[in-house]
Amino acid sequence: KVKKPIVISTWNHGLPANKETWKELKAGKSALDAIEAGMKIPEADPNVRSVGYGGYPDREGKVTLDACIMDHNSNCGSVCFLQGIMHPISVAKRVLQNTPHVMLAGQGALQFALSEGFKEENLLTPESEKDWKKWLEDSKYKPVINIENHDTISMLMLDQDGNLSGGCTTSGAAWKMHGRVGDSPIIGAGLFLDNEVGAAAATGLGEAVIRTAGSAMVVELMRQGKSPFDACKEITERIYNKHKNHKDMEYLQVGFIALNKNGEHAGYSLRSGFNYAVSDDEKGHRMEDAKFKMS
Ligand code: SD4
Repeated sequence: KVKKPIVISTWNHGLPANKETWKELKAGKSALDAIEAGMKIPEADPNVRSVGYGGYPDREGKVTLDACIMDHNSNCGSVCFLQGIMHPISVAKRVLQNTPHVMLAGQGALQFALSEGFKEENLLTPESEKDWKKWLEDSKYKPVINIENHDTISMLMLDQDGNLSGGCTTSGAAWKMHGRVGDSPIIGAGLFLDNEVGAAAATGLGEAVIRTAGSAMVVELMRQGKSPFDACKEITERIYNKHKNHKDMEYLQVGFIALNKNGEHAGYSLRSGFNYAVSDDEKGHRMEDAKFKMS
C-alpha cells in the first residue's frame, strides 16, 4: 500500500519546516505552495546558519543564496548566487511559474525578484558579521563537516494524489569564493525527481555532488529497481570512490535523501551525523538518523 502523503527533509531544521509544510498540505494548499511555506521557516531563522537570513557569508562577507523547486510535471524553477532576498525558495517558485526559464542567476535573479515585488534586505546578521571578521584573521577555506548538524535544507514530498515534488534552499558553503554556486540550485545535482520513479536530494559538499550528478543518479538507480536506501548508498559510495584520492576528501561530507512512488524513503551519508525529518499520517513528525559509510 502506498504511504501518502509523506514529506521528508534534511537535518534538524527539517522538522519545523516539515511541520509547516504538513499544515499547509492538510489545509488544501498545492504541493509547491506547501513546500515553499515549509522552506521559508529555516530561511527566515537567523539561528539556522546555513540557509537564508543568518547564513554564513562568502569570503567577501556577502550572503549569497541558491534554491530550486520542482513539480511532478518536471517543471523547475531555480535561482543561484542571489543576494539580498530573504526567501530564495519563493523566487525559485516564481521562476517556475512566471518565466519561460529554469534558472536565473545573480543580478538577473535579483532584478526578477524585485520585479515580482520581493523586498531587498540585509541578510548578514551581526552574529554572521562577527564570525566572518573572525574568519578573516586567517581566512582559510575549509568546509566544516556537518556544521552544527545542519546544512542545506532539501525537501521531498509524495502528495495525496501520489505525485512527487521537491525543493532545496541554502546559503551554500561558508567562506566560499564570491560567485560560487553549489549543487543545491542545480536540477539533477542537489535535487531531482521523476514522477514515474522517485525523488532525491543532496546535502553536503556541493562540488562533489555536481561532479557526480548525484540526485539524478539516485533517481536513475531507483528506476532500475533499487530501493531508496540502496540507491542513496550506491551513489554515496560512488562519490567516495571518485574522491578517495582527491584534495576534497579531508573534509568531504555528502548525504542523500530519497523517496519513491510507494512512499518508501531513506537517507544515507558518507560520514556519520546526518539525519532527516519524516512526516506522515501514521507516525506524525520525527527525526531519523541516516546510515553512513564511515565515522
Ligand atoms: C552547497 N550543498 O552549497 C550546499 C550546502 C553546503 O557545504 O554548504 N555545503 O554545497
